[in-house]
Amino acid sequence: KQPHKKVKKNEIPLEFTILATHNFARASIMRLPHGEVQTPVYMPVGTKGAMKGVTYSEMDDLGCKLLLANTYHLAYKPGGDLLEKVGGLHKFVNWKHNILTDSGGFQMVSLSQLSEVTEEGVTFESPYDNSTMHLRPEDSIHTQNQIGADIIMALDDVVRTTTVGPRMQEASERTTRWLDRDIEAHKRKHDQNLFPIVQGGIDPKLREQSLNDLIQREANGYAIGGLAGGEDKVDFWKTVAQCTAKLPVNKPRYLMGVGYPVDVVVCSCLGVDMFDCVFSTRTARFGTAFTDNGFLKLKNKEAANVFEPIQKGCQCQACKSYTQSYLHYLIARKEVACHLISIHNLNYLLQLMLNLRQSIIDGKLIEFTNGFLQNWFKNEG
Ligand code: PRF
Ligand code: ZN
Repeated sequence: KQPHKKVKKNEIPLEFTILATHNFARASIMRLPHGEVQTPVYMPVGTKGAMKGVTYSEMDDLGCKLLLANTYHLAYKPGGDLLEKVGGLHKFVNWKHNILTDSGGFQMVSLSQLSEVTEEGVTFESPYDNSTMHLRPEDSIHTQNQIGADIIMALDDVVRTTTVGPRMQEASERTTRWLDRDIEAHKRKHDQNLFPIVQGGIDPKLREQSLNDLIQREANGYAIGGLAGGEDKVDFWKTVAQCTAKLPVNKPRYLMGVGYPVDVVVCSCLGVDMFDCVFSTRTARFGTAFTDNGFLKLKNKEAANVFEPIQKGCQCQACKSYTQSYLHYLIARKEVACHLISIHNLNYLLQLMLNLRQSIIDGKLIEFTNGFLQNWFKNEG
């Protein structure tokens, strides 16, 4: 039985109840329009309204309660109008739990060769055909209102993390100006939560300014953006810590694009509640599986002689039924192996978060983190 009591229904579509803390780390329940989410949480990414190699019903079986999708890709196909017509993305893909949509801001970096940013907004040339897409803050929010996710993201001006000088400052300040246009354009404040995104790169002064400006706007939750882009680990940790120290204690914090097992453990300790990353399924497609002792490359010929599962005790479909040897052999049959390893990696991260969360509740976060890190780096000598 959960020790929380039902909080009086207020007018916002998000309730965040902290059950236990350890220093900066928190174990919480986030109540959203499509049910409860236990945090810290890892959100699997189905960019185009589909997971690569995994169905939504399999995500449900893994216990996933909050998935990520991307406005840029969905706006291109099937388009906001169609999604609105069918009653939103939940209905379209038959997903009964929560969804978060990213705004499209990040594609300014990932599709930088094809995009142009001005104060008005961003214009993309399609990587698929010769169409162009104008994404102003108003357009991103309108499409996200049509998609109907439980959490929607502000359109931010994203530049590479390692950018320095006036362009970084411009991007950070423009993100705040765009946020005011996002808030103005947002038509579903009663059932969709708009999260602002803190920017400012790894410059403490710019981060501080961004934090101050965004916190003033009193959102239901906040994201930390502009990281995991090739910066030094120390700069990364310092910036995360600066943000979590300043963001309101009683609201969820989402660290965007971070999902390496070690990073989610360390950043949960720093007070982050939500993570997303394509890495778990992307790396699975290259034959790499997550284990307690680090990454396991199933393509390597050593795997041919291991007649044990990827991870002893793992309850996923791949580990319950197959040996590393068989998975190594299957990699030649790409789709099947990718599917099984993706399921394993997603299950691994979802379970890692649940175990970490339980350790916060049990007052054993230090033991958990020490044990996790010792095992993870065991083979690195
Ligand atoms: N902004 C948005 N999406 C993101 C990021 C960001 O800064 C990151 C961090 N690099 C990942 N995804 N809108
Ligand atoms: Zn497994």
